[in-house]
Amino acid sequence: MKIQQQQIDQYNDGLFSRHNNQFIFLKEQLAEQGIDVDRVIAELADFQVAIPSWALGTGGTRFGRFSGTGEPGTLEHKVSDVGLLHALNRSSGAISLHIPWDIPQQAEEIMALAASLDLKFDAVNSNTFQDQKDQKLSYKFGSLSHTDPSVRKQAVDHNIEVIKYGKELGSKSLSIWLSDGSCFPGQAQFARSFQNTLASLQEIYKALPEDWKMFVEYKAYEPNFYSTVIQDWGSSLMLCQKLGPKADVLVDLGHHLPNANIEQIVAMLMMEDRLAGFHFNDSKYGDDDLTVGSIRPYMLFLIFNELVAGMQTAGRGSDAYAWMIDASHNVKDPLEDLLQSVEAILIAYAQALLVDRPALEYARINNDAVEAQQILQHAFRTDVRPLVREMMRRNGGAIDPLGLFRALEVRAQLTKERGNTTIATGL
Ligand SMILES: [Mn+2]
Repeated sequence: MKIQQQQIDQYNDGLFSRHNNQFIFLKEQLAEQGIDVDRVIAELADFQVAIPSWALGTGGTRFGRFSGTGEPGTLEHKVSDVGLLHALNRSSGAISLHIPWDIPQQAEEIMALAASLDLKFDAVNSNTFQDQKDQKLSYKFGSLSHTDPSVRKQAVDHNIEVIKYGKELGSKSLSIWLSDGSCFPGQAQFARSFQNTLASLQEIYKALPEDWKMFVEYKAYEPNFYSTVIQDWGSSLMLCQKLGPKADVLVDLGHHLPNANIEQIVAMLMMEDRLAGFHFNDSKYGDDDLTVGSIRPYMLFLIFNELVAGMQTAGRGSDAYAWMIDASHNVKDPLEDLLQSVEAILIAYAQALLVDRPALEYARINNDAVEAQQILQHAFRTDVRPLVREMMRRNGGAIDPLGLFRALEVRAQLTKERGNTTIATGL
């Protein structure tokens, strides 16, 4: 299924008048505050969020999985699903593949399909957190950190193979998340696990093409529940600093201990120019993989506030970082969930772009905590949805992507094309 521009335009015609009234009203209000709305809209348009191939099907938990219908059963289906999202919101212009779940058999054909949908290939992701069929050695007790050098070598070789697939697709980064760790006190020698991991990463780093980056992701716990080798941003940063300038820290919102100050982590990583990018999701308890912005939208805004400040200080645009959604969908239609997630990201970004930075700086210098809070909350409490809608409309997307998704009965169409029982490869 492909959504035609004419369908989008026709849908927008019906919404335009109401939308435009809201947009003009907001534009005037913001102009009074000295904000150039067109500049904000241009920045929103530049912000592209990669969709991971594993988020296009139903996720599930360790207790079970309730499949949806019309799920993408092939890599081609996955690429065209991201194409549907991008046609609707014009902000999902990249797909991130996971090897070995999505090995491209015919790279050129897949690239042509992606190009026809205005999509790029974002970071490629390796997988040493589960054993594959016919795999020689097991990752049960770790991969890059394993006590046995032959297991470490197998994991290194896998990552180098992932780089090879990424090169074929024009990808420019390798994203590594390790589940390595231990479940019981005494099981692992912490320093040795870390040193083994560093040595393995150094081997992979050597195989990185000149213009590539390596993203090192951290996670506090799970699937190991006593220790994780790369448990926090400090461990990840330490590895990156030892590896070299092509390695940067990847922040996944769900990978922190409860109540961690993630916005401060972001500020520190940007200060050191070591932030690779983000995996967006939301959570209430742990790595819940819930829809972005569904639980803690203010935290998301505070993170974006630091991101915008860091980008302005560095003189960089949002395209200098990797933005991806990393979530799982148990009760929602995955595509609907992704539309909601991208919208939540753009809303938080738009709010952060409205922050009066000179005034905030003045309040900080004068230790005026009350005024500083006023400035942030004023931006956060501005309903910026008309800006996000206007950005999508100007770029050929739908004023209400989710509304059009439902009006076109996209899922029913996909189910008709693909059937009731296709299951997306992945978790
Ligand atoms: Mn992640």
